[in-house]
Order: sequence, then structure tokens, then C-alpha cells
Amino acid sequence: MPHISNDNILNVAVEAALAASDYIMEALDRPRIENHKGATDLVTETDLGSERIIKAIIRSSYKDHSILAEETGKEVNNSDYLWIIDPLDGTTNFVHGYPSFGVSIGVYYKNEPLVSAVLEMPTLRLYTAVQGLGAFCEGDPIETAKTTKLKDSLLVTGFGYEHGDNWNKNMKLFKHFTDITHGVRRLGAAAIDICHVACGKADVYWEYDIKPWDIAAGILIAKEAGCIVSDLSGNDTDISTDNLLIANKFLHDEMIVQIRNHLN
Ligand code: LIP
Repeated sequence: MPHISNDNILNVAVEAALAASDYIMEALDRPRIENHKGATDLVTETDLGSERIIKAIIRSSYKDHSILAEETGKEVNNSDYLWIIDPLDGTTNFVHGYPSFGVSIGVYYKNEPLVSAVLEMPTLRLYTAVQGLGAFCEGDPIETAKTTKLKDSLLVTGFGYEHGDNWNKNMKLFKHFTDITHGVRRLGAAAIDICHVACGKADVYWEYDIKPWDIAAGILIAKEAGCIVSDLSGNDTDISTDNLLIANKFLHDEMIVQIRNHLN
């Protein structure tokens, strides 16, 4: 049993997400200068500044916890607690001012998701979850949609920065699922996409080549909202995976069958 109250941890995660979002929203009105981590993998001063703010707030309460953050990497301490941070998920959207980006903070205890906070911007909607206590948006309980047939569903996916085999596979799946559903959205911020499935705005999220900081917080929010979380072959998974499927219990198995049949 964790020796620190989950409420305390949630309060610190929310405080950090809110402080970072104030900084990011201020930066939205300033010129957004991007640098490149790869051909299309962008990073801005705002990503770095947001990460500094989040880590400082965590450290002011938990000096000995471990942290894995997108921009500054891993700080390993002798702790059962690991904070996994995406300081600005959807950086490309932010650079262009496209309205889908956010802050994602997931806290793991002994490698199990314990507490999550995702702050969607520019709407400033806060998604939270605590293991075993449900998922919430702006403090109201959320649950995934009850869509039972793919033909009636709306899906969301993403594409990594490497245009390799998985990218080509996902282009095939994008076309296939566009043909057999109400449509597929590619919005560019995994943490936000997953929260949209958790609250029923979309029915399924899947992606290849995803990073732990993109999904760490979303996985718990989705599970507590009643979603099934697996890899794209249907196996139980965790943040070490690089491919993820999140769907409600009616559509999950059908997605696995469609993916398998369409890629083989
Ligand atoms: C983004 C993910 C998105 C993925 C992008 C990118 P970033 O994260 O949230 O799902 O499709 O390629 O990885 O880089 O904006 O934090």
C-alpha cells in the first residue's frame, strides 16, 4: 500500500499541471520558435519552461521520487514512485496555434498507474483519475461511450515522426477504418485523444511508435473510465509498449480482429 496519500499526490499533480498551463497559455500569444529534435519532431522554449515548472513543483513536495520527463529524461532515485511528464503534448499543434495540446502527468507506484492529471488546452479542461476511484473531467465523473458497432463509431489515431513500416501500416489502417466507421480523426496529441475516448467524445484510440510520456497519464484515466487498454495485438500492456489500443468493451475485440485481418 502506498505510504503517501493519493490525494496529496493528486493535489501536487494538479497544481503542477495548472501552473504549467498558465505558462503555456501566456506563451501562446508570443512568437512560437521551434527547434528540431528530428525532421518533424519539434521542441520549443515553452516545452522546456513547462517541464521546469512541473519538476520544481514535484520536487518541492517529493524530493526523493523518480521522474521521467520528455525533454530532460530520467532522474532515478531510490523510490517506488515515478512521475512521467509530457510538459507539452501536441507541440506541433502548439507551434501552429492549432487548438489541441496539453500537459500530461502520470504517477506510477511500483510500476502501476496510481494518479493522473491531463490538462487539455486551450479549453483548460482538467482530466484526473486515481487508481480504483474513477476518472473525472472538471471534477465530474466520466465514462466511455457505449457504442457497440464500428459502423457507428468515431476513431482517433496518430502518426509518429519516423515514416517507417509502422507509419505505412497505420496509413493502411487509417484508410480501412475511415471506410468502415463514421470516421477517423488525427488531432496530434495522444494524451488529449485518450481523454476524449475516456469521456465518450470518441470511441477508440490507437497508435504506433508512441512514447511513455504521451500515454502514462491517459492509460489510467481510460481504465478508470471503463476502457480496455491493450497493445495492437490485444495483449495486456503498460507504458513500456510502443503501440497502444484503447476502446470500450464492445469495440475492443472487433478492433483487434479488423487490425489483424487488414494487415495480414
Ligand atoms: C505527439 C503525440 C501524438 C503523436 C505525435 C507526437 P508530442 O507528442 O502526442 O500522438 O502522433 O507524433 O508524438 O511530440 O507533441 O509530445
